[in-house]
Amino acid sequence: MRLRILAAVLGSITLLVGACSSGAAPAPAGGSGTVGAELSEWAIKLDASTGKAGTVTFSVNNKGEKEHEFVIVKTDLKADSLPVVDDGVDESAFTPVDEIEDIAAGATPSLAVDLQPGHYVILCNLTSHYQKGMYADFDVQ
Ligand SMILES: [Cu+2]
Repeated sequence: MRLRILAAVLGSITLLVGACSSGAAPAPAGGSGTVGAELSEWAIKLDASTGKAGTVTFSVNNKGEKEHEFVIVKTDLKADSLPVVDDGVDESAFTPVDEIEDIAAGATPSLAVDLQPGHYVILCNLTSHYQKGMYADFDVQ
C-alpha cells in the first residue's frame, strides 16, 4: 500500500518535471517560474512584467551585437526614472538583488532569484546603456 502511494507520488513528480522542462510553454501571466528576457541595443524586453513572490528564474538571451549585463534592483521608482551619475545609474542608491555581468552577444545565461513582493527594475548599467533605453519594470505580487 505504501509503495503504491509512493509510486503514484513519484509518477506525478515526473509529470510535473516533464511539464516544466518543455520550454515551449509561454510564461504564465502573473505567475512565478521562468521569465524570458531579451537584451539588445538598446532595450530589455521581458516576456512577463509581473511575477509571484518566490523563486523567479530569468532566462536571458543577449540578441544584441554588444556585451550587456542584467542587473536587478528593488525600488519604488519607475524604470525610466532612476538617478543617473556620470554614464550610468547609481546602483548604491538601491537594494541590490542580483546581477549577471559580462553577457556576451549570443549568450543565454539564467539567473534564479528569490523575490519578495514589490517593484523591481531590471537594467543594463554598462556605460550609457541605461540612458539609451536598457531598462524594464518588473512587479512581484
Ligand atoms: Cu547593455
